[in-house]
Amino acid sequence: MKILWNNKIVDESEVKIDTEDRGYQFGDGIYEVIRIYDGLLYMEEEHLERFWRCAEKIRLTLPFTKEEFSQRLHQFAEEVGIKNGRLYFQVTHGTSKPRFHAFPEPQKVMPVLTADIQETSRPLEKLSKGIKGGFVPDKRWLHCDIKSISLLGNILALNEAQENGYDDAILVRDGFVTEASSSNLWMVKDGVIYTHPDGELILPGITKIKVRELAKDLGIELVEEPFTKERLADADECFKTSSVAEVMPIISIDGKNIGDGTPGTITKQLQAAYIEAIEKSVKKM
Ligand code: DCS
Repeated sequence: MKILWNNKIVDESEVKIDTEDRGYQFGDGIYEVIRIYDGLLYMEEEHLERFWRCAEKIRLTLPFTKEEFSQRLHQFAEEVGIKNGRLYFQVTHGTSKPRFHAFPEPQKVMPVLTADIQETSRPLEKLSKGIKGGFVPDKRWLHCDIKSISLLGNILALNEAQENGYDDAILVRDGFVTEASSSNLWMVKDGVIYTHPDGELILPGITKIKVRELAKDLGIELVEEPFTKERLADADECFKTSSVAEVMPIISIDGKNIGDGTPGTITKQLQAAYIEAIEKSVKKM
């Protein structure tokens, strides 16, 4: 497998990451996942903007401009040649010796970046049948807006949901639903869509930006306000969104059906509009 390692495209066997890398030692880094459809890096600009915003939040100075990085990613995608996949990239604060918790001074260390592309097909069966959710307490930290590589909170939640026989965790903090373990979460009640507002309690999803646009185009009212788990349990429809899951119906929570236990009408409308938007972008390429 080919890896983009800092400025070089190399075979994975050539990559050397220091055991003192702050990503490895402290989880001190951020990452992004971009879906590639027919060779198109979908919503690349928005993903890069979030990456730069997150870098700033962890006081990490990226050693290239967005334009330079974008060019590098395109060159990498071309060389790898996977037309439908997931592009992952992560950057850490690099190696600072001796080991010390505080952030290193930018001029003393070099951030370390790697990227890889994995072939992926769309989760068609789940998209048409929907998945099962289970409520799990949201015990993550209070910087969920940072796309941190420290994912233990999310992993523990997903694991707990799966141990209970569900596909994904629906996270609940102080009685209010925040998001799913690696997706934003939405419900529909009486024709209105609800989702948690952006802020420090959730990751501001790039798919969320697109779904906002699509709801507007379809003339469906969207309210961004926190809702309780009881309101969600009583909703007509539920779905989650992410670059990988797209618009994914959630048909039951804690074993209780949402609506009639099949993907809802508005969810299906948004799914279709999402695919149409991708196809349009691919054609424009
Ligand atoms: N919330 C969390 C906690 C996430 O990890 C993600 C993305 C989202 C919301 C949705 O964001 P996007 O719409 O920008 O994808 N998680 C990525 C991941 O780690 N795997 O799949 C997508």
